[in-house]
Amino acid sequence: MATQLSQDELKKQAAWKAVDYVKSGMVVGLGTGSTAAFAVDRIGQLLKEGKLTNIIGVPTSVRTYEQAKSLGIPLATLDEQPKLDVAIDGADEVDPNLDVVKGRGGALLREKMVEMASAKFVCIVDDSKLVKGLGGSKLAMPVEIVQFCHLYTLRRLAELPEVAGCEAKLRMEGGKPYVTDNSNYIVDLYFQDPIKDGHAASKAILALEGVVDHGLFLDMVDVCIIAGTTGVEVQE
Ligand code: ABF
Repeated sequence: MATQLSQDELKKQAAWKAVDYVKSGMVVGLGTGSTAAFAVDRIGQLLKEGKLTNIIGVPTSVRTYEQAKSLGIPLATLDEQPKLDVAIDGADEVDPNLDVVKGRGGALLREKMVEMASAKFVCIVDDSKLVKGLGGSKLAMPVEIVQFCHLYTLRRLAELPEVAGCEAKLRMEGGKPYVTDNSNYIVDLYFQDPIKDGHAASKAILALEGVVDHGLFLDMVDVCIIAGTTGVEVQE
């Protein structure tokens, strides 16, 4: 009897498929989150087996840095490696245009910097991430903001007509504002209905002075690998 593949097994299948895009000698953006962690593990394993050589990893978070370092993956920063061959990373939502919401793991800024510097961005998800429109999961769409007068920025975010109807909440951890790897805060936007115009929302959010960046990754995904119980689908 076919067993229901666990979500972790699906994430692993997508991650392993993505690592097929990694060739020896490449500079690779290493994503953040549980799906991306499977890809980082796989790269470490192939390096150990000698099936991949001369890989340089550019991590998208402190925790990915720690994971990759523990696996012996040679690491660099964007300062040292400004042009990457491929980046592999997860996502929170994927719409039919392969626009994605990322950053629920708190790493959106470094993820966006690394993925924008990559020649190819391979996004890996299990099929639970598929949505008809961004914001449609009714889960958080994060915005990274500076700490200075963060409540002022939160209020201005919530008032933007481009994200009308959203609820804006300062992300908390242990009773205090969550602090990103970049010493910023995160405001999570929750939508009742999918965002009507992602580009307009992106432009309006970025226009607010206190905003650093947001979790809408538009026109960025080159390959999306979607693992579902009927198999692994590659969309380009
Ligand atoms: C990361 O992957 C984040 O952008 C996103 O929040 C996360 C998804 O996490 P998971 O793969 O654990 O579902 O890139």
